[in-house]
Amino acid sequence: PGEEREADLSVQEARPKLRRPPLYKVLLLNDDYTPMDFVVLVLETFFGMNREKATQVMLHVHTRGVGVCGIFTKDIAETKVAQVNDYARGNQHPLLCTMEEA
Ligand code: NFA
Repeated sequence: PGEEREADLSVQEARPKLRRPPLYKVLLLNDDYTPMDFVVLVLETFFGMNREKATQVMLHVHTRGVGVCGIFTKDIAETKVAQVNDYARGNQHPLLCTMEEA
């Protein structure tokens, strides 16, 4: 009696259920004032798109109202959103970047 109280802390009985952290879509919103060239520059600079892809995404946002720039972990998405909004504001453009869980 009392022997079975010696718990074996070194052996995991079952594999714990691992859950992947959520990913976030970084979105760009259309507006009436930000120049198309500036939006293309933003997509090239902060999302690593080439000119053709950036133009395609810009036109999608322009015509549909919103578009996905990329899908990232929460920290990276938050950084991208802040970088884009700071850069747009620094250049006196109303361009808005947001994020939502993918
Ligand atoms: N709608 C803007 C224009 O006509 C261009 C734009 C595209 C702005 C995508 C924001 C996002 N100048």
